[in-house]
Amino acid sequence: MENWLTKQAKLVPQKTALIFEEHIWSFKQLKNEVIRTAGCLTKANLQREHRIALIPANTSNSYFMLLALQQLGITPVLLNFRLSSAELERQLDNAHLKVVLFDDELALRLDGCKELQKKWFVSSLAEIRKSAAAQPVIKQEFPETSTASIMYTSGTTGNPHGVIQSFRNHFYSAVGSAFNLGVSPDDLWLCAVPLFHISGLSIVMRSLVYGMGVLLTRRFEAAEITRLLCRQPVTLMSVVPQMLEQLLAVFPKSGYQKHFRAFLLGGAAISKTTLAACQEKKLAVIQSYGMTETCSQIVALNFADAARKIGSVGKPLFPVQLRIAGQDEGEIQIKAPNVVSGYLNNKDQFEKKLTSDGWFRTGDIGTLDTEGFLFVKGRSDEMFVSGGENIFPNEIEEVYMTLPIIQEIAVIGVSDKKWGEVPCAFFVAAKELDKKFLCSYGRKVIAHYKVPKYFIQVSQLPHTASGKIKHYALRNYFESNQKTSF
Ligand code: S0N
Ligand code: MG
Ligand code: MG
Repeated sequence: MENWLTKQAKLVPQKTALIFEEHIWSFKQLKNEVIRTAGCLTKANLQREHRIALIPANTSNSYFMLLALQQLGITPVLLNFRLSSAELERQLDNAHLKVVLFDDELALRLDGCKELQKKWFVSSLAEIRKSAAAQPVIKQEFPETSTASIMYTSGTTGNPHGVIQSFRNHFYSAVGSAFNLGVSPDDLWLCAVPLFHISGLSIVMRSLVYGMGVLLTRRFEAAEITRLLCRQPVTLMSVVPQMLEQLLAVFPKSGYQKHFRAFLLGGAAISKTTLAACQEKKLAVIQSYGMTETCSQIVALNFADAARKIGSVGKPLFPVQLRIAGQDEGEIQIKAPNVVSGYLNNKDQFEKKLTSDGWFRTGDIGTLDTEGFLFVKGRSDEMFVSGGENIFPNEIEEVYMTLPIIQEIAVIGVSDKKWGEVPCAFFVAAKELDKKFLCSYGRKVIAHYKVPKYFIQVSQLPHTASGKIKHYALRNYFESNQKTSF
């Protein structure tokens, strides 16, 4: 296919492509800005890199850089700024790359990437963009199978998985979304979800495929987002449940402006109370189900069925085939052109995700009702979601097991009013341990959202006859306020 950005700059040059704070770029202006950025990368002699790591913030500069890398045929490896240096290092090591670019916005938060500077060439975006631009060599085409982006997910093994997303994957993801939600020429998609997650990146890719405007916000702050939803002609916004709940808490009596069509909700299940509150306010919510490996939603509930199919995430989108392994309830498996074809430098792990007949194993457990609506029931592993971030307990357990004083530890997700679920650690140690110590230790080595909110010291953990931890017993123990025994 022809280069998506230069194509839209020809098709709809004057149409709004991006709004960020006080600035508006048409597709023609966006192309110019992106090509200038590609010229700066060329001037900095980075144009021959295969892949470059980008730690983006939700700013126009990160947006330009992300697209500029694609223009040069360099794969952006998008990294989550909430991770610790140690976690980022493991991903960078896995990706075998030399260059790390970070948004200046994040300098303080990442402490100038000082740790990363020891091993990688690290630069802020302003540093790159301030040099005079050389003439860049722009890709004329975006070949379907070439890699458009890489983003990391964790897994049950604790090794980071670099998910290789091709242009074809993004294209079919955009097509599936369009056939479900429709594309209006006036669509303006509000992006407050991070550009380093597929929730955010998929909005950018849809914008290029549809010729659609994106309103990018620096952060998610409910009052500020509400102001935008009241004043700007936003039609769609992607949210995780935690965001929607905060928006409902400050929902204005007069509602949003008239162009608003719907929230696309993903990342985790919505509660019945939240859904009921949306219905009462006549707010359309498209519940969806998707993941990094499917380049965003693969199943979505349309407007018409929302009320009668409460609890369902909908039907598989047009490009998607879905099946349930086993009789009634079992693993959700997917076959679709938007399912990625591998993990970077980790062939074995990806092969484990495929069935012998080539279907992708999501690790989620679900059922289909007689009309074909999907209900997600849980996980085949212990993964859970906190504020839209996937958490793999074993990652946290491994970190604490490096402390010699900890003899055994098990982490589970427990419900939390603000974040949906948060980590709770049960541990056995030789002597009584201070919770503050455990907390501050965790905050140095893992993302803060992964640090357990509760540490419960016990004399032993409950095991099955085969030696596995009885997670349900831990859950019961927590839910009964530690009044039951294991
Ligand atoms: C909810 C968000 C915005 C909260 O971030 P905020 O308020 O900016 O936090 P900070 O200021 O950075 O930190 C304040 C304190 O809060 C802690 N914290 C931050 N985030 C979390 C969290 N998630 N859980 C627990 N704690 C958190 C910080 O650690 C800090 O505490 P201290 O001071 O102690 O350090 C933010 O978390 C956010 O943006 N969440 C959403 C992420 C997201 O987009 N997830 C979706 C990922 N999934 C997918 O992309 C696949 C599905 C999909 O594609 C999709 C998903 C949604 C919608 C549409 C789609 C689609 O299909 O298109
Ligand atoms: Mg904040
Ligand atoms: Mg943090």
